[in-house]
Amino acid sequence: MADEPKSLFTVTEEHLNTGLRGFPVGTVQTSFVDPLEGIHYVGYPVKELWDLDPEAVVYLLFHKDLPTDGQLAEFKAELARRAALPTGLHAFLGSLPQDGHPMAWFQAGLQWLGMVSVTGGDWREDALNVVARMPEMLANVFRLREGWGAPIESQPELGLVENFVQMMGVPGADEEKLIRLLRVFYVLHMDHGGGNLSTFTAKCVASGHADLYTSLSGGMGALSGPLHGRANQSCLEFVKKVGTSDPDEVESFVRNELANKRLIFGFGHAVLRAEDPRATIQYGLGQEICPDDPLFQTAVAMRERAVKVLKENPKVANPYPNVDAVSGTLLNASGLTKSEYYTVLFGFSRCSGIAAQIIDERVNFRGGKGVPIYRCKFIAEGQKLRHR
Ligand code: AMX
Repeated sequence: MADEPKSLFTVTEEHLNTGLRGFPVGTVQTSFVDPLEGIHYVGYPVKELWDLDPEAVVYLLFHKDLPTDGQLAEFKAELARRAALPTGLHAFLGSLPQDGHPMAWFQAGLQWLGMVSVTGGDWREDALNVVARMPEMLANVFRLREGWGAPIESQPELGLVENFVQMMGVPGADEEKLIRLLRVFYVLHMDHGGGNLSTFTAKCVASGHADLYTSLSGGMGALSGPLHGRANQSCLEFVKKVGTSDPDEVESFVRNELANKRLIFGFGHAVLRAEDPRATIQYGLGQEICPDDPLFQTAVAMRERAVKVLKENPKVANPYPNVDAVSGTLLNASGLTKSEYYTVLFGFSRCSGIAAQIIDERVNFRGGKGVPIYRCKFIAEGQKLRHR
């Protein structure tokens, strides 16, 4: 007799209208989150990958193995060959409303890229193209929306992040510092399991065989929400609001916020039960690139005192810093001072992980047949049969 299918989860009425929280709906091969050790990419803890070339980690998610030196050189060369943008993007982005949120520009840019370069069904080809072309597309978003002047010529052989930074040409920024930071930022934000909102949304859209660009644009729409990717924007604003790095004053501030029923941004997590290793890595990086920055010192004081205060409330499942606790502070100290762009930087990286997961779902899973169109069930309620 064939083995009975194993029950993974029992659905009860209490699970309805809870946002699919915890429902197993599929498998994922790119990453998993351990509550104590945090994110792992294809089995490797992020603390062992964070200072690799971003392209090596993209390769890992796409191929499920780290590249050899030769494979990495070939992969970088392949991305560089694919980087050239069709003409017309600059004029298109230039027509967008200046005060539209940068994430809306990001989505529009992805849709434009798809209109001019989609292959018509080759998911892998589209994924490599989008990863390769995003640095120039997003650098254009920054320059045009901020009025920083004419586009700067692309030099894709520099690398994804290096080329992005030189094309942004952020006035007054220390480019070397920004590259060091954004290389790490890119690796840390690339993937976070299969069920986070942006990844899930993009995979949903792709399951109906909308193209990869449209799917990523849907995912970036999900990422733009303040409960999801836009939390990194709020975290810098919060650190600024603390206004001191004196530990006792920081502690009083945290107590006052909680007494007024406000959140302590950058702390807590739905799955993690320890300091997010991505936060640990960024605190370390801050000590290297901006140890004397006053906001960084505030974030360091928060790491001790906010945890101390949050631990006093047994309802808080995880009192420790999350990925956003210090990322905005580091970006700000490196010259990217406008927090409304921080989610774009998150999405720049996350699109690689999402694209890798879409390839798996569309062409690898179920013996190459792919996952069928998503269709979950909603129980009809308050709708007795009626006739006119
Ligand atoms: N400050 C104040 N209260 C907090 C808190 C925090 N940082 N973290 C949790 N709590 C409270 C919750 O609001 C909840 O209170 P309630 O029962 O009165 O509603 C209670 O503690 C239990 O919550 P939980 O089970 O510990 O967390 P959760 O899974 O419901 O939510 C998260 C997780 C991240 C939304 C929450 O910790 C939070 O709001 N943190 C602050 C905002 C933030 O940093 N967001 C970025 C998250 C990182 C990311 O995913 N990008």
